[in-house]
Amino acid sequence: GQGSDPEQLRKRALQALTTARERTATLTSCVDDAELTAQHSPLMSPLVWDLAHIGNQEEQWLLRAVAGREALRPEIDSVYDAFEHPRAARPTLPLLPPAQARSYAADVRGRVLDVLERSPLRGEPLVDAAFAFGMIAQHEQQHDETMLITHQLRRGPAALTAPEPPRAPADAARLPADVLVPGGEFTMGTSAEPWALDNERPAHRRTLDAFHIDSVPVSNGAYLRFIEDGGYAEPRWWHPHGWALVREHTLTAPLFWRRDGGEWLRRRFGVLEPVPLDEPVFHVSWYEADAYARWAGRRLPTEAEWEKAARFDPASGRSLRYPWGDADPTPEHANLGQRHLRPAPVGGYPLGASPLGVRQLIGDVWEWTASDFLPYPGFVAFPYPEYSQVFFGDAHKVLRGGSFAVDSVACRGTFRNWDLPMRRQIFAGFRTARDAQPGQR
Ligand code: AVJ
Ligand code: FE
Repeated sequence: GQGSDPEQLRKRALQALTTARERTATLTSCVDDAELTAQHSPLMSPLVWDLAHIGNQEEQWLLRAVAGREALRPEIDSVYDAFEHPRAARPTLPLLPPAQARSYAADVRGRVLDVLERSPLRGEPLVDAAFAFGMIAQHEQQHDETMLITHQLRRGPAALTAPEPPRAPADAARLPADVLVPGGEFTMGTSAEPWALDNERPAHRRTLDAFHIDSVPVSNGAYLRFIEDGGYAEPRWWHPHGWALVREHTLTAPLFWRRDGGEWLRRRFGVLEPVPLDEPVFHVSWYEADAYARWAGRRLPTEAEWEKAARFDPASGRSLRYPWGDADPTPEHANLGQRHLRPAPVGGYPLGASPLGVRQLIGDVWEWTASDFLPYPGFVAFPYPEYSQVFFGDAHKVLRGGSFAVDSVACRGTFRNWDLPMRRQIFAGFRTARDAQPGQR
């Protein structure tokens, strides 16, 4: 069980909020004020916008909505409203300077910890099971991933200290290329996970045909074979919109790759290095993932297929919280939390495998799926339509599983992310699937 004891919940919420703030501090203290206020890419906000936006969302949901407090600085709400100002326009806004952004976020946090101390954490939907506290910790962690993307796009020497690389798997060469997932019903989504966001709800039954799915994400080495086979010059592999982008931007490889004589190099957080062949490919758009899959004679898994591969336990017929079971992630299960700042080699994390033997579903790289971002049957927007509902439709593709940049509080078997299919700056890779033969179940 999740434990609904208020003292347990209080501890969990405090820990999630504190972990998020430590990450935020690391990402915003390793560059100077000029770099915090600069725009490193038109795709991203200045880091100092994310910092105050984190504080402002926390103020709106935990101080105003939960505790009924007056606004601390009502004049700044509109500056930090993501819907009023597109990212490219944010540098021209009257942003709080770094020192003020920091003290605003710290001031909000101090008051929030008082609210957390006093809340019964049951009753109203917003506070029940500490939901709003969990939602705000997830929000901050999502912006910590966004800020890490900004760090990757930033030019100049490394700012973040390079952590230990993740361990290489011992048995990767012995893994089957793909795994058969049996056809039939399974439970998708959740009605039980206390901090699941609105788009993950409710739990519902889905019926799928049997299919095969890659046991590991597609590697740089495999993707290089697509490149070297002329994949970027062959329109028949590409969705028409993807082909138009290839032509318009003369794409030849994933973002951050460059060819140096006979060798492929990639820039990773300010350091140029040879492309590691055994690492999952990432910084590819949905169109690149889709084209690779077609070239390989395969296809992207649907979102439901991904979730069945990740959660379905054939022994019990139940859907698990994570591929390895119901226990929260540890560093033995998955590469999460910006611990390594890179994905582990393919085949890593044997203890994180699903019951059917699929690896690295959680952590390492986000995985593009074939599916549009749509509501589940019975969806109810909560607590605000701008979190998910306004993004439903055919413009966004679903990503699953989380990356090395995601914290465990914002990652589980049901967690859904979405983005435009052209996006390449996000930490997104993919795995492929294929239909089962008739008669295979
Ligand atoms: C779920 C990652 C698409 O970053 O736009 C942050 C998360 N929502 N603030 C985003 C989010 C509001 C969202 N994604
Ligand atoms: Fe936000």
